[in-house]
Amino acid sequence: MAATPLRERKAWQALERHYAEISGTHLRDLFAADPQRGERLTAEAAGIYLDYSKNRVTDETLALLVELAEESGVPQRRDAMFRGEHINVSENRAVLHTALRMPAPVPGSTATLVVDGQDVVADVHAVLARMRDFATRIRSGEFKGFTGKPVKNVINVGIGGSDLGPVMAYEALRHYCTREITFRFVSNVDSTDFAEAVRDLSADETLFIISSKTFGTLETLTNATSARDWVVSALGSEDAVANHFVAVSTNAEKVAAFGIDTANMFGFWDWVGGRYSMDSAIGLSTMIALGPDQFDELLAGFHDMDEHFKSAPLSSNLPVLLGVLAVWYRDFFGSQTIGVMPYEQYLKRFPAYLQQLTMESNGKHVTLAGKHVDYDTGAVYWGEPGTNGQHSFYQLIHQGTVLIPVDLIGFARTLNPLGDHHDYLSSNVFAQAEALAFGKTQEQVRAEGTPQAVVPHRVMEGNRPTNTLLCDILTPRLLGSLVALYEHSVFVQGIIWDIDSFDQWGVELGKQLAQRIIPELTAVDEPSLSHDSSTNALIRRYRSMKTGS
Ligand code: G6Q
Repeated sequence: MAATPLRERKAWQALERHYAEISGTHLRDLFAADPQRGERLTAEAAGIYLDYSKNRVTDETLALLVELAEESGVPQRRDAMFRGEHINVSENRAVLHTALRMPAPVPGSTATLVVDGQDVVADVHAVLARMRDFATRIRSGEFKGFTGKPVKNVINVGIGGSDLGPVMAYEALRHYCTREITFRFVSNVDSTDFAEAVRDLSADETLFIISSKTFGTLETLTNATSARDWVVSALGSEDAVANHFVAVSTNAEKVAAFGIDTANMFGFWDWVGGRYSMDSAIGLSTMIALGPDQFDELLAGFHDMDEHFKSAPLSSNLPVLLGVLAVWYRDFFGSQTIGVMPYEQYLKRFPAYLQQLTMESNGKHVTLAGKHVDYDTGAVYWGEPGTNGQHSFYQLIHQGTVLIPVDLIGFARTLNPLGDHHDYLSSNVFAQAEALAFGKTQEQVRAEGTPQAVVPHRVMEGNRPTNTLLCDILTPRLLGSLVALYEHSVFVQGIIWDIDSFDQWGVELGKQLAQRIIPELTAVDEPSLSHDSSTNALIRRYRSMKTGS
């Protein structure tokens, strides 16, 4: 735990002085002063080439940011996480998503990880073996539904961390997924989500994976109950549940209480946070879609980045670099948001996935010791695939009045080569980064023959920072590395801010609040209400609108 409050750390204070000196420096000048900058300020690991030269930093800034990471205890806290210490203090839990992708110990080796008396690597691989067996039987058609038909549709029912990872991975890796099985994902308690997911499917060919760490989440249990009713009514027997439902959870009791045989349950552990769980059994739908071998590749990619994070010097450590730069913009430039724009259509859900990862992790207002922070923490993360975003919101990034650092993710090759499409796509990655950094001066605009009155409108100030992440081609392994990169970058930011990146009390509150209002909406007789006057009036209005009274 960092002993010194953030504002009192030496590196922080040096950064404050340094910021005052360089905040006005333009990227044009930084590049002009150092012709090697674009090659120097780069780092590479696990198939990801990071160009961070178009950031508003000098060598001194970078040295101070690395010092800040050191002084904040990044190496120690990182190592404590990998060892399985209870670094999630408010829940008194280990944080061990990295154990989910540790390779199986080779025969004869003693390399393993024992946490709280439990050999977690052995546990992880025991579950993976059951997942592999199950996924193989579904994919081959050996597993049969209640009427003897193989599974043609898989529906993952889960929400938040039990949904966003599986959806993102399925969309991202669709190229590698079997086309013999339809995959759908139901998360919202809005009945439309469930109704649309099953409307064209036959129950006797459909498998539901009920994914819930706690098995107590209203949305998931409501959808699971509707799914069970749908199957039982279509197939005419309660016995059909055994052939059409499996559960992924840490809570065997609740799974059994719901009516799913725990023999059909795939477990994980309290040391896997929901938003860090796509590579646990929560990835069962991913494994069925990809096949076990490609799922192993995904895990290997996560592990590649874990090893890099663990061993690379801080100054060339990708998660550390992304993490300290995020802190630099958030706390010194006051940037409230960070954009992540993948120039890869398959990654269309990646920004949504990152939103949960980053904002649930670092949306915190107290330190580990429970003191209110006197600095800003987690930025809003958002994004859309390029080039679509360029025709909508990039305008504000180029010429608006707020500074929005952007990560641009590009690929050298596409999975679907077609004419010149890919070079056109990639030219936009480089062109956007260039335009954001260097802009367009008055002189340049005038030289284009622009009428004087229009010149100010066409000037681009530039000095808008970007990271460019350039990868070869999207593979399961690369996706694993990319996700792990952001996971660890979030952790680095959290360490510097001295917050608990692994709890989510705001989410828990939401789960409780709705429970109180449900009976007030469903009661036949007018309930007596004791909320504030606005909530009371809304509930009354809703009740009368829904009955038309
Ligand atoms: C993730 C959060 C949250 C959680 C969902 C679903 O880190 O805790 O998004 O994943 O609320 O919870 P269950 O998996 O327990 O249903």
